[in-house]
Amino acid sequence: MAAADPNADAAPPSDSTNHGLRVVVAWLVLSVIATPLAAIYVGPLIPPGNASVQGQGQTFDNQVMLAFVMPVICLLVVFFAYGLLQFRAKRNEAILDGPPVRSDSQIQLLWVLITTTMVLFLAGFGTYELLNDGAGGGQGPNPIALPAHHQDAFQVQVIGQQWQFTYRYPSLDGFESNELLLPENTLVELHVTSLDAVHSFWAVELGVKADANPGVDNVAYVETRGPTTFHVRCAELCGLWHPYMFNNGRVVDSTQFRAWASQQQRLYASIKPFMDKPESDGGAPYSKTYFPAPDRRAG
Ligand SMILES: [Cu+2]
Repeated sequence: MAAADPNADAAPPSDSTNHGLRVVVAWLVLSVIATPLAAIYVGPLIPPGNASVQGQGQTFDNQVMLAFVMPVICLLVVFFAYGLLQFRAKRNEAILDGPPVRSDSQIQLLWVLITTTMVLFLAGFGTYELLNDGAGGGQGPNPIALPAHHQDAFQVQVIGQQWQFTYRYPSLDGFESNELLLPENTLVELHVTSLDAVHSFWAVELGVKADANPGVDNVAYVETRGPTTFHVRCAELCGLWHPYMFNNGRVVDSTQFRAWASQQQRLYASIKPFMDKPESDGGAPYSKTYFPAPDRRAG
Protein backbone atom coordinates (compact mmCIF):
# COMPACT_ATOMS: atom_id res chain seq x y z
CA MET A 1 0.00 0.00 0.00
CA ALA A 2 1.26 3.44 -0.84
CA ALA A 3 1.35 6.02 1.92
CA ALA A 4 -1.82 8.04 2.28
CA ASP A 5 -1.15 11.03 0.09
CA PRO A 6 -4.16 13.19 -0.85
CA ASN A 7 -2.59 13.83 -4.24
CA ALA A 8 -1.49 10.27 -4.87
CA ASP A 9 -4.22 9.58 -7.39
CA ALA A 10 -4.12 12.96 -9.04
CA ALA A 11 -1.81 13.52 -11.96
CA PRO A 12 1.15 15.74 -10.96
CA PRO A 13 1.21 19.04 -12.81
CA SER A 14 2.96 18.42 -16.09
CA ASP A 15 5.53 21.13 -16.54
CA SER A 16 8.62 20.89 -18.65
CA THR A 17 9.76 24.48 -17.90
CA ASN A 18 13.16 24.69 -16.24
CA HIS A 19 12.15 26.90 -13.31
CA GLY A 20 15.51 26.47 -11.60
CA LEU A 21 17.37 27.86 -14.59
CA ARG A 22 14.97 30.80 -14.85
CA VAL A 23 15.44 31.64 -11.17
CA VAL A 24 19.22 31.41 -11.46
CA VAL A 25 19.34 33.63 -14.55
CA ALA A 26 17.01 36.23 -12.99
CA TRP A 27 19.05 36.13 -9.79
CA LEU A 28 22.35 36.62 -11.65
CA VAL A 29 20.99 39.53 -13.69
CA LEU A 30 19.52 41.25 -10.63
CA SER A 31 22.65 40.66 -8.56
CA VAL A 32 25.01 41.99 -11.20
CA ILE A 33 22.96 45.19 -11.42
CA ALA A 34 22.04 45.66 -7.75
CA THR A 35 25.31 44.73 -6.04
CA PRO A 36 27.57 47.49 -7.38
CA LEU A 37 24.76 50.06 -7.14
CA ALA A 38 24.14 49.24 -3.48
CA ALA A 39 27.84 49.06 -2.58
CA ILE A 40 28.71 52.33 -4.31
CA TYR A 41 25.64 54.44 -3.57
CA VAL A 42 24.00 52.98 -0.44
CA GLY A 43 27.11 51.86 1.48
CA PRO A 44 28.46 55.39 2.07
CA LEU A 45 25.06 56.48 3.44
CA ILE A 46 25.37 54.07 6.36
CA PRO A 47 26.86 55.79 9.45
CA PRO A 48 29.37 56.87 10.60
CA GLY A 49 30.53 58.51 7.32
CA ASN A 50 33.95 59.84 6.43
CA ALA A 51 34.70 62.35 9.20
CA SER A 52 37.69 60.36 10.48
CA VAL A 53 40.11 57.77 9.12
CA GLN A 54 38.40 55.14 11.27
CA GLY A 55 35.00 56.32 10.01
CA GLN A 56 36.27 55.93 6.45
CA GLY A 57 37.41 52.41 7.30
CA GLN A 58 34.00 51.55 8.71
CA THR A 59 32.29 52.98 5.64
CA PHE A 60 34.50 50.79 3.44
CA ASP A 61 33.59 47.78 5.62
CA ASN A 62 29.90 48.62 5.25
CA GLN A 63 30.34 48.71 1.48
CA VAL A 64 32.09 45.33 1.44
CA MET A 65 29.44 43.73 3.67
CA LEU A 66 26.66 45.24 1.60
CA ALA A 67 28.28 43.85 -1.56
CA PHE A 68 28.31 40.44 0.09
CA VAL A 69 24.76 40.51 1.31
CA MET A 70 23.19 41.88 -1.89
CA PRO A 71 23.31 38.58 -3.86
CA VAL A 72 21.66 36.86 -0.88
CA ILE A 73 18.90 39.48 -0.76
CA CYS A 74 18.50 39.25 -4.55
CA LEU A 75 18.13 35.47 -4.34
CA LEU A 76 15.39 35.78 -1.74
CA VAL A 77 13.57 38.46 -3.73
CA VAL A 78 13.78 36.52 -7.00
CA PHE A 79 12.84 33.22 -5.37
CA PHE A 80 9.75 34.63 -3.70
CA ALA A 81 8.72 36.82 -6.61
CA TYR A 82 9.09 33.95 -9.06
CA GLY A 83 7.23 31.56 -6.80
CA LEU A 84 4.37 33.99 -6.18
CA LEU A 85 3.95 34.93 -9.83
CA GLN A 86 4.63 31.62 -11.51
CA PHE A 87 2.87 29.22 -9.18
CA ARG A 88 -0.12 31.25 -8.08
CA ALA A 89 -3.45 29.48 -8.39
CA LYS A 90 -5.42 30.58 -11.40
CA ARG A 91 -9.12 31.26 -11.13
CA ASN A 92 -11.17 28.04 -10.74
CA GLU A 93 -8.05 25.93 -10.88
CA ALA A 94 -7.67 22.99 -8.52
CA ILE A 95 -4.51 23.23 -6.46
CA LEU A 96 -2.33 20.21 -6.99
CA ASP A 97 0.96 19.63 -5.24
CA GLY A 98 3.86 18.09 -7.06
CA PRO A 99 5.64 15.10 -5.57
CA PRO A 100 7.20 15.93 -2.18
CA VAL A 101 10.90 16.77 -2.18
CA ARG A 102 12.55 15.00 0.73
CA SER A 103 16.07 16.30 0.36
CA ASP A 104 18.59 17.42 -2.19
CA SER A 105 22.15 16.64 -1.24
CA GLN A 106 23.59 18.87 -3.96
CA ILE A 107 21.69 21.93 -2.80
CA GLN A 108 22.49 21.14 0.83
CA LEU A 109 26.19 20.80 0.06
CA LEU A 110 26.19 24.01 -1.96
CA TRP A 111 24.30 25.82 0.82
CA VAL A 112 26.78 24.72 3.49
CA LEU A 113 29.81 25.53 1.31
CA ILE A 114 28.62 28.98 0.25
CA THR A 115 27.44 30.14 3.68
CA THR A 116 30.58 28.76 5.40
CA THR A 117 32.84 30.50 2.89
CA MET A 118 31.00 33.80 3.30
CA VAL A 119 31.04 33.68 7.10
CA LEU A 120 34.73 32.69 7.26
CA PHE A 121 35.72 35.35 4.74
CA LEU A 122 33.84 38.06 6.64
CA ALA A 123 35.36 36.90 9.95
CA GLY A 124 38.85 37.09 8.41
CA PHE A 125 38.13 40.42 6.74
CA GLY A 126 36.71 41.87 9.97
CA THR A 127 39.71 40.70 11.99
CA TYR A 128 42.13 42.17 9.46
CA GLU A 129 40.31 45.50 9.47
CA LEU A 130 40.20 45.54 13.26
CA LEU A 131 43.90 44.85 13.61
CA ASN A 132 44.75 47.56 11.09
CA ASP A 133 44.16 50.48 13.44
CA GLY A 134 41.66 49.37 16.07
CA ALA A 135 38.75 50.58 13.92
CA GLY A 136 37.84 53.20 16.52
CA GLY A 137 36.99 50.69 19.24
CA GLY A 138 38.08 50.67 22.89
CA GLN A 139 40.87 48.14 23.35
CA GLY A 140 41.44 48.16 27.08
CA PRO A 141 44.62 49.35 28.82
CA ASN A 142 47.02 47.50 26.48
CA PRO A 143 45.79 47.92 22.91
CA ILE A 144 47.09 45.41 20.40
CA ALA A 145 45.72 47.07 17.25
CA LEU A 146 48.08 50.02 17.02
CA PRO A 147 47.80 52.50 14.16
CA ALA A 148 51.02 53.58 12.45
CA HIS A 149 52.80 56.40 14.33
CA HIS A 150 50.79 55.67 17.46
CA GLN A 151 53.80 56.81 19.54
CA ASP A 152 53.17 60.36 18.34
CA ALA A 153 49.44 60.29 19.03
CA PHE A 154 47.85 63.22 20.81
CA GLN A 155 46.45 62.07 24.15
CA VAL A 156 43.06 63.07 25.49
CA GLN A 157 41.54 61.57 28.60
CA VAL A 158 37.78 61.06 28.52
CA ILE A 159 36.23 60.97 31.98
CA GLY A 160 32.64 59.79 32.25
CA GLN A 161 30.52 60.54 35.28
CA GLN A 162 26.81 60.77 35.95
CA TRP A 163 25.89 62.51 33.70
CA GLN A 164 28.48 64.21 31.59
CA PHE A 165 31.85 63.71 29.96
CA THR A 166 34.91 65.75 30.86
CA TYR A 167 37.95 65.90 28.60
CA ARG A 168 41.43 66.29 29.98
CA TYR A 169 44.48 67.20 27.90
CA PRO A 170 47.50 65.68 29.69
CA SER A 171 50.16 67.14 27.35
CA LEU A 172 48.75 70.67 27.74
CA ASP A 173 49.13 71.09 31.51
CA GLY A 174 46.23 68.72 32.07
CA PHE A 175 43.54 71.35 31.58
CA GLU A 176 39.97 70.13 31.36
CA SER A 177 37.02 71.00 29.23
CA ASN A 178 33.38 70.04 28.90
CA GLU A 179 33.74 70.29 25.14
CA LEU A 180 35.86 67.89 23.13
CA LEU A 181 37.99 69.87 20.72
CA LEU A 182 40.44 68.03 18.49
CA PRO A 183 42.99 69.32 15.97
CA GLU A 184 42.48 68.28 12.33
CA ASN A 185 44.50 65.54 10.64
CA THR A 186 45.78 64.23 13.97
CA LEU A 187 45.96 60.76 15.43
CA VAL A 188 44.27 60.97 18.83
CA GLU A 189 44.75 58.44 21.61
CA LEU A 190 41.69 58.52 23.84
CA HIS A 191 41.99 57.23 27.38
CA VAL A 192 38.46 56.53 28.46
CA THR A 193 37.55 56.02 32.11
CA SER A 194 34.71 56.68 34.53
CA LEU A 195 34.33 58.04 38.03
CA ASP A 196 31.16 56.14 38.93
CA ALA A 197 28.91 53.92 36.82
CA VAL A 198 29.76 52.20 33.53
CA HIS A 199 29.37 54.67 30.67
CA SER A 200 30.28 54.40 27.02
CA PHE A 201 31.96 57.21 25.14
CA TRP A 202 30.64 57.38 21.60
CA ALA A 203 31.79 60.10 19.21
CA VAL A 204 29.18 59.21 16.62
CA GLU A 205 30.39 60.79 13.37
CA LEU A 206 34.03 60.02 14.17
CA GLY A 207 33.22 56.31 14.37
CA VAL A 208 34.84 55.88 17.77
CA LYS A 209 33.27 54.12 20.73
CA ALA A 210 34.78 52.87 23.98
CA ASP A 211 33.36 51.72 27.30
CA ALA A 212 34.08 53.99 30.26
CA ASN A 213 34.58 51.73 33.28
CA PRO A 214 35.60 52.96 36.73
CA GLY A 215 39.27 52.20 37.39
CA VAL A 216 39.98 51.14 33.80
CA ASP A 217 42.09 53.00 31.25
CA ASN A 218 40.34 52.05 28.02
CA VAL A 219 42.39 53.18 25.01
CA ALA A 220 40.83 53.96 21.63
CA TYR A 221 42.44 55.57 18.60
CA VAL A 222 40.86 57.95 16.16
CA GLU A 223 42.53 59.95 13.42
CA THR A 224 40.76 63.18 12.57
CA ARG A 225 40.46 64.57 9.05
CA GLY A 226 39.17 68.06 8.15
CA PRO A 227 37.24 70.41 10.45
CA THR A 228 33.82 69.10 11.41
CA THR A 229 31.27 68.94 14.19
CA PHE A 230 30.32 65.64 15.78
CA HIS A 231 28.01 64.34 18.47
CA VAL A 232 29.18 62.69 21.66
CA ARG A 233 26.70 60.38 23.32
CA CYS A 234 26.85 58.07 26.28
CA ALA A 235 26.02 54.67 24.81
CA GLU A 236 25.54 52.70 28.01
CA LEU A 237 22.47 52.96 30.23
CA CYS A 238 24.07 54.69 33.22
CA GLY A 239 21.24 55.95 35.38
CA LEU A 240 18.32 58.35 35.46
CA TRP A 241 19.71 61.09 33.19
CA HIS A 242 21.52 58.82 30.74
CA PRO A 243 19.44 60.08 27.78
CA TYR A 244 20.72 63.61 28.46
CA MET A 245 24.36 62.59 28.56
CA PHE A 246 25.42 64.07 25.24
CA ASN A 247 27.07 67.13 23.76
CA ASN A 248 28.86 68.27 20.63
CA GLY A 249 32.53 68.01 19.80
CA ARG A 250 34.53 69.77 17.13
CA VAL A 251 37.50 69.07 14.93
CA VAL A 252 39.16 72.41 14.15
CA ASP A 253 42.23 73.55 12.23
CA SER A 254 45.50 73.70 14.11
CA THR A 255 45.50 77.51 14.54
CA GLN A 256 42.05 77.43 16.10
CA PHE A 257 43.02 74.53 18.28
CA ARG A 258 46.17 76.27 19.55
CA ALA A 259 44.21 79.43 20.32
CA TRP A 260 41.54 77.47 22.18
CA ALA A 261 44.11 75.38 24.07
CA SER A 262 46.12 78.38 25.26
CA GLN A 263 42.91 80.09 26.38
CA GLN A 264 42.00 76.95 28.37
CA GLN A 265 45.53 76.76 29.79
CA ARG A 266 45.32 80.39 30.97
CA LEU A 267 42.01 79.67 32.68
CA TYR A 268 43.41 76.52 34.19
CA ALA A 269 46.58 78.24 35.46
CA SER A 270 44.63 79.90 38.26
CA ILE A 271 43.51 76.57 39.75
CA LYS A 272 46.62 74.55 38.88
CA PRO A 273 48.45 75.30 42.17
CA PHE A 274 45.43 74.00 44.06
CA MET A 275 45.22 70.89 41.91
CA ASP A 276 48.97 70.28 42.31
CA LYS A 277 48.87 70.54 46.12
CA PRO A 278 48.85 67.22 47.98
CA GLU A 279 45.54 66.13 49.37
CA SER A 280 46.79 66.56 52.95
CA ASP A 281 47.22 70.24 52.12
CA GLY A 282 43.69 70.57 50.83
CA GLY A 283 44.59 69.97 47.18
CA ALA A 284 42.82 67.67 44.78
CA PRO A 285 45.53 65.97 42.74
CA TYR A 286 44.48 64.43 39.46
CA SER A 287 46.00 61.08 40.24
CA LYS A 288 43.47 60.60 43.02
CA THR A 289 40.49 62.15 41.34
CA TYR A 290 40.83 60.64 37.91
CA PHE A 291 42.22 57.22 38.39
CA PRO A 292 43.67 55.99 36.23
CA ALA A 293 45.60 58.78 34.59
CA PRO A 294 47.01 58.00 31.14
CA ASP A 295 50.17 56.20 32.12
CA ARG A 296 52.32 56.21 29.04
CA ARG A 297 53.05 59.80 28.15
CA ALA A 298 52.55 63.21 29.69
CA GLY A 299 50.07 61.77 32.18
CU1 LIG B 1 26.56 57.50 30.89
